[in-house]
Amino acid sequence: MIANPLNPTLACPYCYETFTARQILFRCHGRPSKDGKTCPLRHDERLVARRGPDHRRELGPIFKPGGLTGGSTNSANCPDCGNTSNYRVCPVCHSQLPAQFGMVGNRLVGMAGAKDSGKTVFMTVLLHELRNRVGAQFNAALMGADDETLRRFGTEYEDELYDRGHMFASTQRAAANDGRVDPLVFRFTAPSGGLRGSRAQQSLMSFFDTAGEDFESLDSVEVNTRYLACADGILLLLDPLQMKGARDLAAPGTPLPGTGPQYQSPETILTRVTERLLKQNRGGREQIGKPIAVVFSKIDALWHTFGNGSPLRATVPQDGAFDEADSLNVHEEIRHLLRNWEGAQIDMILRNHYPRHRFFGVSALGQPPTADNDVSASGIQPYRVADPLLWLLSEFGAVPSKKREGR
Ligand SMILES: Nc1nc2c(ncn2[C@@H]2O[C@H](COP(=O)(O)OP(=O)(O)O)[C@@H](O)[C@H]2O)c(=O)[nH]1
Ligand SMILES: [Mg+2]
Ligand SMILES: [Zn+2]
Ligand SMILES: [Zn+2]
Repeated sequence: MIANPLNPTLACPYCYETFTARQILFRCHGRPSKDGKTCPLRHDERLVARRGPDHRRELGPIFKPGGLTGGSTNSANCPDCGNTSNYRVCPVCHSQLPAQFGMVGNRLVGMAGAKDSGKTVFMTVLLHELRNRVGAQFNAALMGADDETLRRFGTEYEDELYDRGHMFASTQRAAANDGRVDPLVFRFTAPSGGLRGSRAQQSLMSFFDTAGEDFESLDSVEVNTRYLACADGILLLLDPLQMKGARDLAAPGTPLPGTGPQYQSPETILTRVTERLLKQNRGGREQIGKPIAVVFSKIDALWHTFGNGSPLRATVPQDGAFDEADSLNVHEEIRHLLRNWEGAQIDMILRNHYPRHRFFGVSALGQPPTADNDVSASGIQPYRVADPLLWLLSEFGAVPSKKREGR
């Protein structure tokens, strides 16, 4: 995405529009200044139009920083009241930008998948794991990049799944904010390893949970396309239970995803995503350079069909580095399974268009939900849920990777 190293293109983690550091705007805090001037607070109509009625709040006015440096500074003086502000905002949607945005390695991770493929459950369990067990293992910290993300992740996601044991209704939250779902933006800080050990690397991760209608309404196709186009890495969630060959093998009693035109097959989703990404390519290139983690969800429903030696039943190595050899074993196993699941076409598309693709098999819950679609009585026991993100982060150089022996 970086066109000119002196003037790199940045992507807003909230609206996914792109701009340069010089275009970053500031917002006045709206507090009285030394000489008694106060900027009036009002609704920011641009913010509301872009991000929905939840954002109708009293805020200080937006201004362009003076001087030659433009937005590449941390603070600027309001031209009306003279107060200094360090409140930087996106020039397109007027969202407050995370601290150090544009100054540290920001990596936008895009997530896509069909309705009911398990995106919301996966994202919730993944972030929970990163904040707890996996974070400790990598000596890493995961923080919300803004207060709103922390509040929403707690009340709308974590409490629902972990405390109440409920799955997510696919449209409920979208309706509350005029059909819009705000992305959750996190900052992941980990020592990058390397020769001297522990230089901390920051990655800004934006998760856009697409409430199901992803590839249906025009509006969401537009935002999805923009989102995928500016992502540095893609998590594509595919549900094996939406593939004919695997659905028939599911453990008895597993709640199965619906069928019908609104439930697209994994192959269709991959085709759509690929078409969108290819459209961004200049000169009709057929290769997509960004890494794509192709994640098969709900593996628990198929465990009984895997052999004893399968890497998808193995205990996951936990030694503070991304284990490349283990990951490649899983990759090969899935490629092999795809033939039985009637998904050989998926492998073909990836080989033709994505030089950096990797297969993953995960179970966010660790077992199928109950017949009423609640978390089972033994709780949430995730399996390999962090592997795909750790692979992407290792591709970015943000977490250390342990290469295959002898390489
Ligand atoms: N067996 C199994 N089912 C899951 C798992 N995660 C999600 N599901 C099922 O898939 C349904 C849809 O999940 P959700 O995350 O809401 O899908 P989304 O529409 O892609 O966001 C859930 O209600 C569960 O029935 C899992 O790890 N294992
Ligand atoms: Mg969802
Ligand atoms: Zn002011
Ligand atoms: Zn924005």
